[in-house]
Amino acid sequence: MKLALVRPPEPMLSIGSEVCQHPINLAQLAAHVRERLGVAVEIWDFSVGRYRPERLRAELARFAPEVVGLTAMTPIVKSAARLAQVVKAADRDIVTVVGGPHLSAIPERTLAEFPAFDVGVIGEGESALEDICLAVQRGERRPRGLAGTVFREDGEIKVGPPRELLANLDDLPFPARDLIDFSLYQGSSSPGLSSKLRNITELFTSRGCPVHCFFCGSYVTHRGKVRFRSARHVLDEVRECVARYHVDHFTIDDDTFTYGRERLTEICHGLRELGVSWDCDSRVTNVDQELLNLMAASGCVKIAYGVESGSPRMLELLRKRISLAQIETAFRAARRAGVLTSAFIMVGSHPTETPEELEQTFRLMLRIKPDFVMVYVAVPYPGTDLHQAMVEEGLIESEDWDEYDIVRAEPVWHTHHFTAAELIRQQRRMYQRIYLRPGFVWRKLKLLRSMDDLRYFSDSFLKFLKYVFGKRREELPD
Ligand code: B12
Repeated sequence: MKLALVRPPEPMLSIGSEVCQHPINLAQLAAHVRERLGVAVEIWDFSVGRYRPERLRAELARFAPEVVGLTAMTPIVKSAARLAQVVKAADRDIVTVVGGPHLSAIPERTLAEFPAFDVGVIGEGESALEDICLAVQRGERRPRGLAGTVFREDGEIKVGPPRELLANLDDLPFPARDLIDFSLYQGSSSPGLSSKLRNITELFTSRGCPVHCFFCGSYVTHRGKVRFRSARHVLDEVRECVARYHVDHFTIDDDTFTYGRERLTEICHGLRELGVSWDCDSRVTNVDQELLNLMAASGCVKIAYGVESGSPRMLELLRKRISLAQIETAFRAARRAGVLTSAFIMVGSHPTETPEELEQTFRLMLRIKPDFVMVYVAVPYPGTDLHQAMVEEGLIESEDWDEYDIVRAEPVWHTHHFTAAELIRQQRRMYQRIYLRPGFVWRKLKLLRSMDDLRYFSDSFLKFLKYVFGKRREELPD
């Protein structure tokens, strides 16, 4: 049996966004079904390079898959549906499967909205995809009734029984990176870390997060349960990446990498022995000076903290379970350890956020002096409490999912204190006030070590200026 796993074109990347990562989710699914069933799998990542429907048609004609699986976050679900239509037009018998956070949040509605999807996989996908492939191998054209899936039967959309999360992540094979052409990923894995200067891949050492923040979509897939891989399993994957793919930098994308001191210490020692560099995300509550010193000595070059707001009232409403004092301590400790810091902050993360509270966020940035700041306009993704609150309060104007990529489009929602245009204006103003301060630019220049660094810095800075001052909307491919 043949399976093609597809990442649809991402409009965000088409306007030159910096961040461009390997499709590890698809590589993980691929490795699992390949190991369990011996299925022939390919990964087609249309988020890199220019997408045209002819590209998909040519791949379908060449590989002739029986199943095409598409991954979709909310802003690309319509893009995924357009691809599924192309698949169906080429051959109605191909089974189209959709998975990812959007489908997981609103399964029945997604199938109702997009008839080109035959089956949807809700939440963690490995074992459900395995069952779908088995059903297709048995000759079923439209797999029905499987646990953890949504499907059509007698003209109705139905949901199968719930599927248990995997009990032990160490049972999973390593992601099938042999199906990924590393040379296509020329953006940054995370801001400041260019794939042109390092050979980077992304690594997941755990799944889930115990903190259910008001705006976050992670809960939808992992249901607030945290599962860790053992340090030994993680380090074996790292060794494979170094030996087989010559990886020298890992972007650790876990929600909860810095949880569990013993496991983390063991991973750090292993990474240190291998002499690779890495970066990760963390909550400010899960680090201290001793740990950050160990992380730095083990090759950690950057840590990104979810800060979100400088207002204690907002932090409370967002259920972040962090304080301003903890934020300031975590940034200070990382700087002392010699690790670059990045702060994620938001505009409009709660419907009641006020202009004064945004000022508090700006003032916090001046105090903690991150090396990078990512300013997002909060998007009410389905399945989040933010979405539910905004629907209840009548703040959402449209649920056309193409409009849910605020990098590309102006919001189709507003808050009690900001119109849609004002949300964007506040985001750009925040970026301008943080990044265009002479002190900030000077600190960045001091970090440059080589001509390559300088080239990377100038390139990113130009893209940043284009983003902050340029036009926003770019048309989607067909
Ligand atoms: C790494 C990451 C990225 C990477 C890309 C990763 C990728 N997979 O392509 C980058 C940095 C590029 C990225 C970009 C964005 N991201 Co992101 N990202 C993540 C993160 C941290 C981890 C995702 C991941 O790879 N996990 C590991 C894999 C193994 O798990 P998984 O992706 O959940 O996949 C499993 C299941 O979902 C399912 N599955 C997924 N796809 C498929 C397909 C098939 C066929 C099947 C059967 C199953 C299946 O099976 C997988 C294995 O069990 C999550 C947070 C989280 N913890 O989930 C956010 C998250 C997925 N991102 C999110 C968002 C919002 C974005 C952006 C829109 C942010 C922005 N404003 O720029 C962009 C989207 C770009 C775009 N235009 O679509 C939201 C999604 C919410 C939503 N409803 O869409 C999340 C949940 C973060 C959050 N806190 O809310 N992201």
